[in-house]
Amino acid sequence: VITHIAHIGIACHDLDATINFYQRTYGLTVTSREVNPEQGAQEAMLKINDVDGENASYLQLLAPISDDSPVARFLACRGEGVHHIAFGTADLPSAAGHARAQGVRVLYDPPRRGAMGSLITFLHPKDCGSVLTELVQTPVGKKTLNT
Ligand code: CMX
Ligand code: CO
Repeated sequence: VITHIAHIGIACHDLDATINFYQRTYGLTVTSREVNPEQGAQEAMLKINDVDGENASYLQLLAPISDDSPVARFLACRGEGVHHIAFGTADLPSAAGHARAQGVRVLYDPPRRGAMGSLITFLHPKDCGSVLTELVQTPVGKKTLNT
């Protein structure tokens, strides 16, 4: 049910400076920049492959907008770095159900809103070998919902 790496989430303090690093160093460009109040984060999506549509892969640069958000807590405990990996699926309920059947805690059921109009849920890092794992379903045929 997993089809590709949807994104790698990277926690940072300064979103502009971190975007600038990836632009300078790799020539990556920002596809979407948005604030997700529910997640307490502002984020930039930088495309890292040549695929369009629902199978594209991105870096997701994340900076906190509130002190009690997951990204703020991560930065306080661990500092900047890789925060999560996100697997893409065309069937999020099925992918989440499959993980749950293996005893993995699914954090959002029903799924919530993620970057670029996607639906997302997370799998608890303590059940995934200390890797915070996101499952992402992008609406078919739509690159974004909100641009
Ligand atoms: N990766 C790996 N382990 C992590 C982690 C991460 N990103 N964040 C927390 N942990 C670990 C902690 O190290 C801790 O382990 P120990 O008990 O061994 O120290 C344990 O998980 C619990 O940590 P905590 O300090 O209680 O962490 P939180 O209260 O922040 O809860 C989690 C952790 C995963 C439930 C919370 O971060 C969460 O709900 N995440 C999902 C939402 C999210 O991350 N949103 C931001 C991204 C949005 C997007 O991608 O669009
Ligand atoms: Co993410």
